[in-house]
Amino acid sequence: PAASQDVPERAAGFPDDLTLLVNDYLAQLRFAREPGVSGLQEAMHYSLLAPGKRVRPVLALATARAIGHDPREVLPLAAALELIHTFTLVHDDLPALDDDDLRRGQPTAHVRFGEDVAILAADALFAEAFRLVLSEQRGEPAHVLAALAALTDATGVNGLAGGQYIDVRGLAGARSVGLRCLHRLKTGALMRASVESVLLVHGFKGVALDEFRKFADELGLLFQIVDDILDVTADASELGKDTGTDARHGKVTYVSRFGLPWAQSLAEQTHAAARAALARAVPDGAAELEAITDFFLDRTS
Ligand code: GRG
Repeated sequence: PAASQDVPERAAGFPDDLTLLVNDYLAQLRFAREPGVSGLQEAMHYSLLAPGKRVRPVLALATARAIGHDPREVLPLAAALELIHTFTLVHDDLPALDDDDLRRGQPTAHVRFGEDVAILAADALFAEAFRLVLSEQRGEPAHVLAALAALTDATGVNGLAGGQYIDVRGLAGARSVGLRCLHRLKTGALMRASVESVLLVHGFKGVALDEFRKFADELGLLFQIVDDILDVTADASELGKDTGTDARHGKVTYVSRFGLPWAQSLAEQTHAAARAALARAVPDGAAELEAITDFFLDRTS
């Protein structure tokens, strides 16, 4: 690894007040207007309301606070990020992809409801995410559309879908593609959108966005490296996550490629780089974003 940077002091824990705001908002969402589709709504709620960490929506709310806004103003946008994330988890677990039985400490959606309903529930969550932003997110219409464009870009061929393609085709091991590209698309894009969309909805443009983008990109990378480390160091049942680790699926990870000590060192360096970019983005400090960055390094699940 390259020369290490100074590691800043750890901030206080993950912002639980923001997690509560997200969970309360998600819990009151109702999607079905017809009794005939209440079973589909049940499947949507099953995956959405299972105990995830909510890192993407909390990152969005913390970004709002960092720029001096009430986080509650961007709850529809934050919730949309979690709906999209949940959609990808349901698809990722399907037999055609990772074929996992356990997610967020409970049977995966296709195990509980069957593949057909799981696919439909995920598709409906994806669509409802965009409906939520379009119908509930307040802001200047041009700013809301810019935020929506960022969200959409993060899910397409240059984001989640593209990242998953690289994954299923085993292209991360190819010199011309690489592990970094896989994770920039599969994990990083939605992390970046969690920060960027909030800035866009509040009318940020150009250079004002750049340091935040650098921060978000380092954060996405940090999240993934630590995910790869936890894949081999943590007990899956303890994690409450899918039992099918990337290592078991034979995928290339930071640990399988470079070894555990190197991955741990890279995580420390990426954490320092994220904190440095954040300090440039918000010179007066941003307690919640600092705490999230520290949590990304120190998390055990
Ligand atoms: C977007 C059109 C479109 C298709 C989806 C299936 C798919 C393509 C992409 C999958 C992307 C994927 C599963 C990425 C994994 C990212 C990741 C690190 C998941 C775990 O996130 P956590 O730890 O989980 O935040 P919790 O359960 O805490 O929310």
